[in-house]
Amino acid sequence: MKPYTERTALITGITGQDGSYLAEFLLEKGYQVHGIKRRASSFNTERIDHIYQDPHTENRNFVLHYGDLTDTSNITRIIQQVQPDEIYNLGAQSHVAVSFEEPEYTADVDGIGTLRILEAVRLLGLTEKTRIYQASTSELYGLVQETPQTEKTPFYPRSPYGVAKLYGFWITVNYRESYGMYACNGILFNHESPRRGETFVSRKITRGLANISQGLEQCLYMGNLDAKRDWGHARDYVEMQWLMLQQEEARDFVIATGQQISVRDFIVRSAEALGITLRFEGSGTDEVGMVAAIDSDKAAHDIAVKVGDKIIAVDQRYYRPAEVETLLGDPTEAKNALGWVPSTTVDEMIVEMIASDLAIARKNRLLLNSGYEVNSPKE
Ligand code: NDP
Ligand code: GDR
Repeated sequence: MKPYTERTALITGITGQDGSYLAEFLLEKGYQVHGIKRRASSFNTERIDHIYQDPHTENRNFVLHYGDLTDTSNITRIIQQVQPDEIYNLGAQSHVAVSFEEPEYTADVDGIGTLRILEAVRLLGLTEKTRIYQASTSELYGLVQETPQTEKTPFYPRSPYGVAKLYGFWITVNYRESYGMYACNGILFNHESPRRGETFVSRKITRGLANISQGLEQCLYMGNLDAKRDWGHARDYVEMQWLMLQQEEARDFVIATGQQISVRDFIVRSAEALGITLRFEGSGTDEVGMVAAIDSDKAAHDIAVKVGDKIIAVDQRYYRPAEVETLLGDPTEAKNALGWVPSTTVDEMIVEMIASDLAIARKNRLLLNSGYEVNSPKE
């Protein structure tokens, strides 16, 4: 295989959480990195602005192209132009709850979008040259048939997102088997970071609690607190995406930490990272989380809540028509074949996310105190 400094990678979804960490990782290795970004009415490159290179820079190794996974001609042209050694197909309508509201669009981007990439590589005669990583997901297991879930556990998706990704999974396997392409699926379990989108549950919690601690919000409204997930850090997971493309043969792998906690536990631990002890009362949609104690050694001096405050409430609108109640991965195959050892525990990740969101909340507090307006959107 070529040295890294002579390799070109193309990342769809480069403006997302994983795309930004992966771009950093590949640039560090010496790759030429190309990414596809969508046209939006305002800038959507916040996560990659720190690695952006001005188009007027000579010998750029980071290039962005406008594109969309729903546009076959655009995808084909970019792949033809870039002639990538590796494609990471991370672009997706990735929000499970939103997929119930936009099922057809989700199928187009997450399902047929994958086919568009594979077919472009095939038609352009790049099957020998280009290796493809497909961002598959633990959502394929949905209504779980076996615990923990391995590469052999049967799939039973529970959302339009899961069903679209199921197509993406099998079409990737099919192109590998039919045309001998190096194409593989990473069946990744939930992974988070300070760069996680604000409407996914982890970031909604750390951002919401940080805002509450600064008096910017009073109460955080949540959905199903009993859902359990296997959580890890996105920085660790993108390294596995790369490693999957560096093997002798293309294979699909489960990437998980094997550590599962509930949404409720995630809230409790995030509050603890702020020095707040929470107690939950009630059940179902009547459940509320109240401040039970404030640890004066751990809590910041500027904390704006007091014992007895109700800072968590359950709201039916965040429930899904069909829920994935529990996911727990068994990453043994990845450990053996890829040497997978996650470097960050879920508690370390929570502390990192809280620290990051607290810094943002404090900045906003300071601006408000100085008479400036602050916009802090919520869904
Ligand atoms: P994000 O939602 O943070 O990023 C998704 C990316 O896809 C963004 O860059 C987004 O662009 C782009 N995108 C959305 N629609 C289109 C489209 N029509 N055409 C081109 N690009 C599009 O997701 P993550 O980074 O968290 O996840 C990366 C991938 O991994 C996704 O495919 C996701 O489904 C999958 N996955 C994620 C897991 C996780 O826990 N994070 C676990 C398992 C799988 P824009 O910024 O403009 O919105
Ligand atoms: P998920 O992530 O659906 O697992 O998909 P999300 O963080 O949205 O939900 C996790 C669990 O938390 C429950 N939940 C809530 N979720 C959100 N978003 N908002 C809430 O207020 C809330 N309250 C409870 C959910 O019901 C769910 O059970 C993520 C995405 O990154 C996918 O792209 C990826 O494929 C999978 O992880 C693995």
